[in-house]
Amino acid sequence: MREDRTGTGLPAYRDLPRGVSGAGSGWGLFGDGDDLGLMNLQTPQRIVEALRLARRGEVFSLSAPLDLFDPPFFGQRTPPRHTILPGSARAFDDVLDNFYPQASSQIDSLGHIGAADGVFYGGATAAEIRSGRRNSIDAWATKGIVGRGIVLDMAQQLGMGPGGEPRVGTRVPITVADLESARARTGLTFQPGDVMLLHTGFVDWWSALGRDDRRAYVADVRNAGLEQSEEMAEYLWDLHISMVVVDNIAIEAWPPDQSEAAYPFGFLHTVLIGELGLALGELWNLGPLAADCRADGVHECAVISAPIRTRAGVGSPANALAIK
Ligand code: UVW
Repeated sequence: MREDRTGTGLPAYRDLPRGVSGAGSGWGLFGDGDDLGLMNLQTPQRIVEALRLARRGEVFSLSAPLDLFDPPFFGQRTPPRHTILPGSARAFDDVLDNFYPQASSQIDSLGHIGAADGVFYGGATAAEIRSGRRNSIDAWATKGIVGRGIVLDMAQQLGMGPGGEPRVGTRVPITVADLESARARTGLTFQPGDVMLLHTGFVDWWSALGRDDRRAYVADVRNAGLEQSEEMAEYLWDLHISMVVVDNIAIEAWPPDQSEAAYPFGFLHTVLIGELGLALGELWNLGPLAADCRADGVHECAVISAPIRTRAGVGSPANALAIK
């Protein structure tokens, strides 16, 4: 047994029991029926400490527009149809149809991806997910997501950016060594409950693309993201962070390897969500925040996200702010 230096009482990854997927599993560590996962580590004390990081009163919206990702990356997640309904001479209402909560800046709930077919975080069944009895996004919506964010500027670390190599929009596996190098640049160490914010420059890059380039990109979606390996799962678990957020389509290098031979680490969502209970955020608008961090050299901030309280919800818009 490795000594617990985090004060969380949680075992190190190598001391976790093996789960249904064969990877280390955090099921049951926060009690039977838990549907908060590592979000449990955002304790009142950690929340107060995170909010103290708001020193300049500078607020960054981490939400991209709902209709920015058009054409969609995955056929069905098309942008909502937005209609302003006729009202009186002094009033309007609006309505969103075809609303996919994961079509823009978003959060995956613990009901999004299972550890195995029909088996979700904590042993929840598909029926329990569909009925909202387990792992629904409204568990985090009710708790609220408030934590200390640390911005790791992977665009800077890896040299991605306008004219840089590797190019944004290509498959770039980000290794544990890359994350550690980027973290070392910040001069910070992760604390339990923290939110890791990975800036790769994707949202700014996409925003500047013309229609034809967007069409060509969505025909063969690729992005920089976490390398698919057990070493990566171990690293993230042992930090005892509550959430990983990226500014691109997937937190992991895309496309993943979803073959049986590569299971469970080939598609890292399986392990991070299904076994470890880690919250994942994707397509967050991190460009302005990362630019500010480069300018003032401060890479930590308070992060607040209020997922939409959808019963039996699989995902939600991020609805997130960073405050420095
Ligand atoms: C991908 O896995 C690409 O995204 P999501 O987690 O939103 O399904």
